[in-house]
Amino acid sequence: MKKQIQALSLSLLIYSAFVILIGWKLTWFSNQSETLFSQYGIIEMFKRLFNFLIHDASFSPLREGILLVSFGTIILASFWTIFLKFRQQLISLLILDFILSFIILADAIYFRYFEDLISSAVLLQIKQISSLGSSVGDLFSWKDFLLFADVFLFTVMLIIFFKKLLIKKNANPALRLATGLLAGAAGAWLFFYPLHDFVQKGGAYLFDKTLSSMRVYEVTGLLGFHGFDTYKYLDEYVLNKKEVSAKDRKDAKEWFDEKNNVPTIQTGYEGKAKDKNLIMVQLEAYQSFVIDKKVNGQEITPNLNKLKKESLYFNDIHHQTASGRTSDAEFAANTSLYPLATGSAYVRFPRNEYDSLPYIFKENGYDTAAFHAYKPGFWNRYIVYPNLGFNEFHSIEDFKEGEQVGWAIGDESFLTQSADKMKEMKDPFYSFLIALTSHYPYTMPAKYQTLKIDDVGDANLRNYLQSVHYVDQAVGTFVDKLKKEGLWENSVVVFYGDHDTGYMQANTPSTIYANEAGDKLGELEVKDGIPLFMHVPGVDGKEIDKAGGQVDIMPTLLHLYGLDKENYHHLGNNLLDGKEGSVVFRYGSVKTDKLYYKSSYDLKLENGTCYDIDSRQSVSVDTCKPLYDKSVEQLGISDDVIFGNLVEQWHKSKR
Ligand code: GP9
Ligand code: MN
Repeated sequence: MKKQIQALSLSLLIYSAFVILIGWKLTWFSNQSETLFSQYGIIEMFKRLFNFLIHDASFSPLREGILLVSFGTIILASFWTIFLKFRQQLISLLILDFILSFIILADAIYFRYFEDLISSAVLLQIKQISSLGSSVGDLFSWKDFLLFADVFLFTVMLIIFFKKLLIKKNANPALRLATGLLAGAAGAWLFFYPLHDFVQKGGAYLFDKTLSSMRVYEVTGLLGFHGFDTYKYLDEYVLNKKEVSAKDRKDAKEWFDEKNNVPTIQTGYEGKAKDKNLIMVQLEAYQSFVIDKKVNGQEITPNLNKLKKESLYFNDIHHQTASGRTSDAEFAANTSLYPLATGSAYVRFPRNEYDSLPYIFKENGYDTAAFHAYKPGFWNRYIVYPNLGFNEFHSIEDFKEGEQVGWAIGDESFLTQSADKMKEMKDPFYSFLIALTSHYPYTMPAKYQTLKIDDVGDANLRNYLQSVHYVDQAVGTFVDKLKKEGLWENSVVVFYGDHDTGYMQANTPSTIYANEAGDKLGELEVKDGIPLFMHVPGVDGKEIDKAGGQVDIMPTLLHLYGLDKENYHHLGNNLLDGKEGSVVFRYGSVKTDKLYYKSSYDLKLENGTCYDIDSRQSVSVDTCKPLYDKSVEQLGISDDVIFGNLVEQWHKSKR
């Protein structure tokens, strides 16, 4: 018995050394990347961990729990080695040590350049990424290899002492099994307890949406992130891969062929923008109800109101985003496909090919660039953009430090700096800008709260109005700058909003939100409304009253550029064609110029509501059946295109 205990103790001692070593390597990564533990240092982390465990009032489940989670993952990755005989255990731990050290080092090196972790999306795009990066050699330091010092040392020791190792002194298998299982259970508890707490407190969204790899890392630790990422990948591409049947593929192809066969309508606008640059700006949470509105006698968006008079202004446009928020809006506007019902297409299918706007412009000799003064890993952008056809992506590091307003430098600085960068681009160019200041929760520094609206009762609304008012001013400065730099006259300039404020659902009582009609239908109409401006040099301003959405932006632009002759695979329509408009929302609702079909949560026709827009009354749902059928058909085709990466196949068969 004594021998058994001795043997088991030795095995556990070595095992503990392994856990501590890997734990140390993880803290090395966090110091290198200035994330997680580096914030407080490891001692403070342990103190906080102690507080976490006794549920101190100041406890923050994640920050402190991350230490537990990290050690939990090490144990979960290795507890099975305790089942093994001593020599096998040593070899297994050595191999594990090597693999985990390799992952940690690879992530550290990758992080130095991209400030992101290596995810399956990265590995799938590795060719593009490597062509973007500077030579990998510059990112290494000889000290990095110290990470493998223990692997080297133990390998040498193992070789020397292999024969002498206590072959006969293995604990018996049952004891090893029981101890190993106990360790595994402890690992699972350490891992799941803080995470469960996090999810319970509303954190589940992080795993559904995967905003960025770093966000997941902050709650799962490095090894946990790789586990989660592998699981996501297997789920998406292997276990629950949505097969697009040959029939669905054929149906989709036929649908596009039929759509493309309809001769393009002469509108008088075709080709009006030929050879001009395109500058398209997506404004954060910008809704149409603020356009041309006053509060306490002050215009909320004076600059956009002025621009409206000189532009094609589309007054019945709606966002079509789902949980991918900003990325969904970018996706719809640049691919003319619907975002996915769950998660972001940027994150779930980063390597897909589309008939995207930058891709088409590039084919037509344009230079292309995307601009967003935020972390490049957010929404997977730096992986997706090259794939969509953007030659260049200017993200946070490429902008001069400016005053921080909200999440990033204020839009005024962002837009002005972007205009400067455009001057360096080859003519003609397409530049796509994603503004960010008017992001939830919309709180602005006092000096930017320039509207006098203290008497507006609702604080959320006050913040929102101040924030969009600031962005309007930034737009004004941007337009002036474009004029000054000589870009205004030879560029089409587009502004549109990405999605709603998020407050609408809560029915914030306010005079601004209240629609003129004051009824349920009016509320629906306002809820998803976003503005869309297209300023085309030489084209008079006009207000176009036709229902549409973000998927229609690209077909309309292609028409203006005279590039709509090709058989592209787009779901949207030309907003200038004078035909009846319609917009399919990602959740299955549909609005046309005459009817509004509000879908139900179960997506059954009979449980939805059908409104007649003229009479503003709800009518029999059967009246809306064609709308409902359209939404089922179009969303289905769009999903097939994305899940099956069909455009890539169609491109291949054409080549
Ligand atoms: C950040 C931005 C966030 O890059 O896209 O906006 P959101 O998706 O939260 O609306
Ligand atoms: Mn957004």
